[in-house]
Amino acid sequence: MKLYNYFRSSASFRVRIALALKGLAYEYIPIHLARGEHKLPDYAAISADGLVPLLETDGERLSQSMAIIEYLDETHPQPLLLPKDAAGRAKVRALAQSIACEIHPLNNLRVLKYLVKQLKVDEEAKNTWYRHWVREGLESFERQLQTLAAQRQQVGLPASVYCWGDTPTLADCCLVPQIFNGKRFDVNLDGLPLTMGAFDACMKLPAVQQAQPSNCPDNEV
Ligand SMILES: N[C@@H](CCC(=O)N[C@@H](CS)C(=O)NCC(=O)O)C(=O)O
Repeated sequence: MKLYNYFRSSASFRVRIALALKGLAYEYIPIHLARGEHKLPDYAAISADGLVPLLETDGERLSQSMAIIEYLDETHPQPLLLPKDAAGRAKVRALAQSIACEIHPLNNLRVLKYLVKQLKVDEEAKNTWYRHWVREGLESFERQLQTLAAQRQQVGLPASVYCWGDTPTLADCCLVPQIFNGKRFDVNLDGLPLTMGAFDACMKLPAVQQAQPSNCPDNEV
């Protein structure tokens, strides 16, 4: 497998976590987003959307982190990152999409660049935009975790260690990079006990440690 990615990219980090949790080896191909390498012809030749991550595997080129992770889950089911039951899968996907579809698109590189370059927003306003949408999104995430915790309690299930249940799922693959990103931009992470509890549990996993930006070959931290 070859993973085209960037140490600081949240979407790449999601896939690195999934690969590490499953113990899958891969070749790390760095694409330097800040230098615009994702827009160069070499990368355009293999990536139709010009974004990272992109996974080459089984003669396929796969894009979109959540599609990649679901592919890995189907082809390498140990350990499963989506629950076996349909309702559990829907809950985990909803949590993952809360981050990947509601938060991340508002704070990824091209959106922040557009604010600054085209709309002439200054650095402080750009950071205010970033912090506002991440904080609002994480508050919503926390409310969802609270609702899920109450549902588990009602049916006599033990409290979740991670976002959902006692093993990491697709939702955790999305949460960890979003918190890393939020910390980088000084987002207030107070008052999010279940969210930060799941994050802290994930950070105890060697697989998550291994996948983090500071352990990437192209790391510049
Ligand atoms: N929804 C996509 C997001 C992909 C994405 O936006 N990747 C970012 C890095 S996290 C990227 O390539 N950004 C380049 C840019 O914004 O110009 C996924 O989950 O893979």
